[in-house]
Amino acid sequence: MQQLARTGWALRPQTNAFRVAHDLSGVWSFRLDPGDEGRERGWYRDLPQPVPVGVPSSWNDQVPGARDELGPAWYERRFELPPVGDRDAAVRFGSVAYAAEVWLNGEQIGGHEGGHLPFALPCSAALRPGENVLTVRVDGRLGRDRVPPGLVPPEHTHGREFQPDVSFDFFPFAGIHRRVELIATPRRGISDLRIDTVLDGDGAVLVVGVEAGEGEVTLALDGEPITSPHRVERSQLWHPDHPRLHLLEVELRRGGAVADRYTLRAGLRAVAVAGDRLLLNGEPVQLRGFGRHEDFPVLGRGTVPALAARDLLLMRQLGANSLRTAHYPGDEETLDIADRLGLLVIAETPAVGLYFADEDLPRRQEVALGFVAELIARDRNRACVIAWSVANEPRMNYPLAAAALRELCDAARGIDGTRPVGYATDLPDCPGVEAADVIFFNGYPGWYYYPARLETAESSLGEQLDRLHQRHGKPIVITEFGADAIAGSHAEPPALWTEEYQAELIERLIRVAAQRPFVVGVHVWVFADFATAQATHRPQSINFKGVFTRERQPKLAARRLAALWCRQPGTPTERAAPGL
Ligand code: BDP
Repeated sequence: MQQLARTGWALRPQTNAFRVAHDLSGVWSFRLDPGDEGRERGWYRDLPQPVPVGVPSSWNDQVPGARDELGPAWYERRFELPPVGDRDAAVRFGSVAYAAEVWLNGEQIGGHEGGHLPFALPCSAALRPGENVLTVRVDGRLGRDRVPPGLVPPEHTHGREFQPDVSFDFFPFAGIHRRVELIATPRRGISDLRIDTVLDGDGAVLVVGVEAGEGEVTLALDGEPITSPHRVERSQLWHPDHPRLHLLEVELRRGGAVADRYTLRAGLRAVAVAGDRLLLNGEPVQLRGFGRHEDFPVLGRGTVPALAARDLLLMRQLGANSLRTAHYPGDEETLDIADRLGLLVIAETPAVGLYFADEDLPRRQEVALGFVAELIARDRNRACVIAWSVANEPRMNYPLAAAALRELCDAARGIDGTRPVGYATDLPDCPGVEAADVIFFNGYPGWYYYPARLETAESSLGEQLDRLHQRHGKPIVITEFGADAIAGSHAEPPALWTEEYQAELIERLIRVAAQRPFVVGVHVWVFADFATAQATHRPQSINFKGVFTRERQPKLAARRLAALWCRQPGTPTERAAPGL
C-alpha cells in the first residue's frame, strides 16, 4: 500500500504559482472486463469499444446492466499535458474502490488497494508532451483477503445473506469515486506539514512542523509572519459555535527566491478525554448528529460537493453538530465543508466487518493497519476531525479479536497522539473495549432487539450504558441507534417501519442518553436512506433508517430532531430550523 507521508505526496493538491493540480474529472472511457482479459490484450495502451462514463462515480447504477458487476473494469482518459515544467509529477486519485492498477502511456506507474483513501503515483518519466493516455484497471470484487471482507462464510458474519455477498450493510459500489488529478510540485519542495494546537493558560499554542528540501522555511498566519510555536488567543480557536479558520502559509526559500509555497485553511483547537468527559478546547462537549454514507442515485458512491453541502447544511439546520463518516473515510471536500460549518467528525477507516479467523486474518490486519496510517496522514490537520474510529463492528467474539483491535488503536495513537481513538462496537461486553479512549457503541434496542417495545428499548439502553460506564469509566458515544421507516408509511399508535415509530424511538433513546452526562454523543443511524445489497430484510435493497430519504427529503424524525436539538443553547441555526 502506498504510504503517502513517506513518498512526499501526503499534502492535498493545490494550484498556485509553484504547484499544479490539474483536475481530470469528467467523461472517461470505460469497459467491463468480465473475462479478465484486458491486461493480456494490452487494453492499457488503447481501450477498445469503450462507453463514456462520468468520473467520479460508481459504474454500477450508471452503466446499464452493470449493477452487480464488480469488475475488473477499465477506465481510460486522454488529456493534453498541462504546463508542469520540470516539477515532480504524479497522478493522484481521491478514491478507487477497491483495487487500482494504473498505466500512463502504456507504462505501469503503480497501484493501490482499498477505497476511500487517496494515493499518488509518481509519473514524471512516463509523461510526454501533447496527448497522454491514463488507464486504470479497477477490481471491485469481493474477497476474504480484502477490507472490508466479502464472500465470508455466514458463521463469521451477522448471519444475514446478501447478494452481492457482502459481510457489511451497504452496496459494494465500484469505480473511481473521487477526484483524479495530475499534480506537479517543485523538486525538493515542501513535502509534508503538521499542525498541532496545545492549550496554554488562557490561550493556546500552535505548533507547525514542516518537511521540505534544503532552504529556509517561513510561516505566516492570516498574512502575518509567525514562528513556531506561536501563541493565539482563545477567541481565535475553532469551535462548532464559531468555526474560525485561519490561513497558514508556508514558504520555502532557496538562494533568495521562493521555491515552493503551500497554504492551509486550518482551524485551531484541542481535543482531550478527561475521565468520562470529552473536552473541546478544555470544555465538555456533547456530540449530536448522524452516521452518514456517501450514497446517491446514479452516482453510487461517487462524490459531488453539492450533495455533501446539502447534507451537512441540513445537519446544521437540524441543530446537529457532529457526524461519523461511516463506514470509511469521508471525501476531502466533505471535510472542507465540515471544517467550515463547525461539524465535529469521527473519522472512520474502511475496516468494517472484520472477523478474526481463517488464513487471511494476518493479511486483513495488515491492510487495516495500512488504512489507519493513510487516513491519519490525510486528515490529521483537520480541525473537524476530533476522533479516529479504527473499525466498525468488528466481530469481537473471537479469541484473537481483542489483541487485533488493540493493535489498531495503538497504531492510531502512535501516529497521532492528539485525538481519542476507538472503534464502533455492537458487542461492548466483549474483551477489547478497554483499548478505546472513547467507547463508540452501536445499539438497536427497539429495532433488532425488543422490536415494537418502546419502553423496554429505553430501559435496555439505560442499563447497557450504565453497565459500560461502571465497568470502564470512559466517555461513551452512541454511534448508532435507530429504526427503518419507509417515507410515507404512517401508523397511530406508532408501528414498525413507520415514520412515527422511527421518530418516537429516536426521541426516547436520546432522552435516555441525555440523563447520563458520560454519554458524550448521540449519532442517529443514519442521516439518509442508502443502497445496500439485496436481502430479505432490506426492501428495495435500501436501508431505510435515514431520517431523510435517499433523495434528501425529511421524514418525521428529521422534524422531531430539529425540535429536540435546536433547543440546545448555542445552536447557531436556531432560527433556521422551523423552515424544515
Ligand atoms: C449496524 C451496522 C450498519 C448497519 C446497521 C443497520 O454498523 O452498517 O447499516 O447496523 O442494520 O450494525 O441498519
